[in-house]
Amino acid sequence: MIHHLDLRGDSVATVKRFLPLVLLILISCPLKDAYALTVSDMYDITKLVNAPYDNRDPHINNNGQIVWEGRKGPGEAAVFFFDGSTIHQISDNLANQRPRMNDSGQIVWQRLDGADTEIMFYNGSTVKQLTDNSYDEEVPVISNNGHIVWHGFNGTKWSIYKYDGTTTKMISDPAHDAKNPQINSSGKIVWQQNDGQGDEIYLYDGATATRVTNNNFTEYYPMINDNGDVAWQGRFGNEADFETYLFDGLIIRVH
Ligand SMILES: [Ca+2]
Ligand SMILES: [Ca+2]
Ligand SMILES: [Ca+2]
Repeated sequence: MIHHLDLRGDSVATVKRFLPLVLLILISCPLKDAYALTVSDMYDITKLVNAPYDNRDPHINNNGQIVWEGRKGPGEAAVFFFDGSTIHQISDNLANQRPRMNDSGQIVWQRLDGADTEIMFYNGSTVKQLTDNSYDEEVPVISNNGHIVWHGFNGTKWSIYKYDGTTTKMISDPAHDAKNPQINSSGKIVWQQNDGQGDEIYLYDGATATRVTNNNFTEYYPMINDNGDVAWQGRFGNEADFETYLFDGLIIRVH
């Protein structure tokens, strides 16, 4: 108890000693100004769009170019592209979603055609529709060498598709559901694939697909960098929470 009282005494003395300094700071720097300092003076923040509708899901490349989805009206969604100085509308105003871009400013996204989604590709000058069917295609991504991957349904299973600039081919096992592909600059592709006992992580080296994991974990959302390192989230059996895993080409680590 005595020790506690001593501490309180020290605290009171400390407050008394610094109170004039605290008051001086508050008087010279009101809260409103402090906020303004944080927002505009410490950082160079540019508001690209100031519109009476939602602009969301932005994606930025290594050259500072940005794509996003702008909802110009009810039921509308268009792809917008900031090239570093000017904003361009790339798509029509219909249901265009989830744009992604490579470092050359080439853009891919999914578009609802009224019945199902298709994959769209802007090559820097024109827009090309890569799929045309009655099933959904989703989550396209594009690499710096212009290759595009996505997952698509065929009426029975979800599979991974790759467009190399000329042709489209399925690169996952059609017997199993495969989803959420990512691709790096050298064309290596990762995805999750359900082998009947939970999802596994697969790595495609440009020619063949290899299973990175083989366990009863649930593994989702793999990402791959340009070194070929792969990270994903995994959950063991009935474990309540997910952990983060890293595969560096040799060893899988848990973080
Ligand atoms: Ca489709
Ligand atoms: Ca269609
Ligand atoms: Ca697994």
